[in-house]
Formats: sequence, C-alpha cells, structure tokens
Amino acid sequence: MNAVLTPKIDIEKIRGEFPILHQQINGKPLVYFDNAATNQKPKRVIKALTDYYQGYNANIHRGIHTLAEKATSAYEDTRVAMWKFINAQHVEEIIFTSGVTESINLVASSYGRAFLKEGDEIIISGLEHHSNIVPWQMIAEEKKAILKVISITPAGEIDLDHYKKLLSDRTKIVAVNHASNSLGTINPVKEIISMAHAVEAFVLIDGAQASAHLPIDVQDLDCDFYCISSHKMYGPTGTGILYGKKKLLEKMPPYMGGGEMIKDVTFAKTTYNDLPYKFEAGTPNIADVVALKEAVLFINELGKENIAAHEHNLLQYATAKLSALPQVKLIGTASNKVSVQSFIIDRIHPFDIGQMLDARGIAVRTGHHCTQPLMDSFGIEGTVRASFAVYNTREEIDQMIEGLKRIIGFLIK
Ligand code: C6P
Repeated sequence: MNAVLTPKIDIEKIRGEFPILHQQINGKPLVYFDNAATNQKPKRVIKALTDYYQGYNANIHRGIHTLAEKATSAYEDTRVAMWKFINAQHVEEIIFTSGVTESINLVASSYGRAFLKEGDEIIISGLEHHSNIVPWQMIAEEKKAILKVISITPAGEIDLDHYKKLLSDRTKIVAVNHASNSLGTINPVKEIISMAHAVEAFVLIDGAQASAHLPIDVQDLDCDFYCISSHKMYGPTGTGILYGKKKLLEKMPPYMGGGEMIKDVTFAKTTYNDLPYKFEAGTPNIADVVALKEAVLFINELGKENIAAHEHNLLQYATAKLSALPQVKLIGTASNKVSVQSFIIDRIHPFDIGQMLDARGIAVRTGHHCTQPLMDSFGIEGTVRASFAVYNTREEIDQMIEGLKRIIGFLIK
C-alpha cells in the first residue's frame, strides 16, 4: 500500500453497521482480526438477504410471474454492480460462481481441457493459496502439462527475475494472486501480466484478498481472468465472480451442463447459451448474489481509498507494536501490503497463541492458511495471522498486544 492518505471515515458509524461486532466472547468484547478468512457483514447486506426471502423468493430467468421478474432483475443488478466494480468492458464478462475456488477450477478445467497440450507450461507463484495450486496440478496431470513455480524473496515478494527466466513460448497460463492471504504482499500484477502477454500466455489473477482493499480495473490491468469471492468483501458466503475477457470466454467450452446454460437440447445434440449464462448451469445462489450488490455499494460509498488508508494505518501500527516484542518474528515484510500481518513466537505453537487470544475475545487465524508450500519455504508449519478490516481500531490492536505480552510472560520463563 503506497498511498498514505488521511482516511475520511467515521469509525463509530461504521462499527454500528456491523451487529456481530457488538458481543462478548469468553466474557470479553469481540476483537475480530480474521478478516482475510471472511469479513463481517453490514446490516444492509443482511437486510437484502431477508428482503429477498421474505419478499420475492423465486427462481430466475425462468418464470414470467412478478416475483420471478423481480428476482431476475435484482440478480442482474448485481452483475451490473460487479461489472462497474472491476471496470470490465462488457457486462457478460461477469460470471457468477461460488467464489474464487470455483472460478479458478472453472478456468483450469474449461480452458485447460480445451486448449492445453502435452509439454505446455503453467506458471504459478510460491505465494499461492491451495485454490490457485491444486486445480492447475490436476489439469497439468491430465494434459501432461508442466507446472512451474516462481520463487519468492525472504520478505515474501515475487522474484521477478526468476519469473522472467521461467517465461517462454511454452508458457500458456500464468496464475498469481493480487495479494497474498498469508503475508499480505501486494503483487506487481500489471507487470506480471504484461510480461506474460509478451510470450502470448494468458493470465489469471486470484483477487480473493484484493477486492475489499485495492482498486481493481481489469481493463487497465489487461488480465485475461480475475476471480473474486463475495464473502471477503463484506458480502455473503457462497458466491463470487469470474471475470474473463469475452473473446476467451466465448471460445471456452461450458464447465457444467444443466439448466440455463443451454439454447436447445435434443437427445442428439445440445447448443449452448450465450455469455454469461453458458457458465451458469442450474439454479444459482440467488439470495447471496442479490445481497452482494449491497456489499459493493457499502465499499463504494466508503471509498476504497478511505478503506485502504484506514487499514494501512492499522497495519503500520500493528507492525510497529509487534516488532517491539523481542520474542515475535514477523513473517511477510514486503514493502507493499494489504492489511495482513503474520507472525510467530519462538517456542510457542501458533495454535496455543490462537487459543489463548480467543480466551481474551480476540479472533485471529492460526496454521498454514491453505498455503502449505509457502509455509514450507519459510521452514515453518504455520503462523498467527491478524488481518484488519475497515471496522477495526488501534484500541483493538492494543488489546491483542496486551494479550500477547501476557501469553509470552506466562509461557516463556
Ligand atoms: N483464503 C484465508 O483464511 P474461497 O474459499 O473460494 O472464497 O477463497 C479461496 C482463496 C483463494 N485465494 C486466496 C488468496 C484466498 O485467500 C482464499 C481464501 C481464506 O486466507 C480461507 S482459506
């Protein structure tokens, strides 16, 4: 995060939007620092869910009755909101999926099955979540393609020199995250994309950890695919999007067969629907898609630059406080980061730290964060990860630091 602005946000008003924050956990006020796993939902998102189920629950794109038309138009309104949110060129480039994991599997499976050949190469980075590793391993095995991995530096940044060496005319796909869930590193995706395009490879960006924190402009990035999970941007679980360039999505075969993705079906032959419906087989997750629009509006109304500035302040504050504890070792010290700080404490297992913080009402994530190869490269099993959202405060960080001091004092004599 480079731009350090003064955030224009009213923290009390924002916290008032999140009912879940106002509770006691183990007798202490909840401090929720597990936002990279999933962040909390504002009232307007929760209301959109109940409004749908109480007022106009109906299947979409099928019925001509009033409820069906209302549900269809609310569902399509979210597509328009996401289209604008990432500045895609065409609205039909927005495909609803269950989230980043399904979006990556869709591309690996559909694009990979149709176009990868023996000896083709797929490049990922050492920073990837299992969701951006395993689908590529699966398709590489099936098509006898080769998976290559870009090394990372000790600070947790992608080694661009190594990436340059891996690129060749055999490279067909490059798949990297916009920001790392375990370390917070923001990757230079624009540069990564243009380097891949120079060898005519396609690029998929895993935007799971970017959508709530960083501006996303898929036309400016010129990425071929971009993946988002709603639940990491204040929206409901179980939905998200795949963005793909229209000319690529048009060439790709359907991922799943069923209702809605067809134009005509006979026992002899099926013709497929136009974009985006070709990739949306079956009854989708209507309620959650509808409510996702409210999450987009919530972010837009606050302004991503304000959110980023507030979170940047929190990250700097937390990093300074953690660094002042001699027993703490920070994992992930890239110069450009989203609001994630991982750390370990010598001689105390991350799980024990997580449990002892939980006893004080503080929720952090512990373990490998679905990035086992990344943890291996640091020679550790896992970390404690504190990740901040727009509703977090410095006082909450002070509580975590106080908790850590107690834990260290109690367990390290
Ligand atoms: N990371 C975390 O605690 P899904 O589960 O499909 O919404 O997102 C998967 C995923 C893919 N890429 C990145 C960079 C991610 O961070 C995640 C989800 C959570 O870090 C849960 S493991």
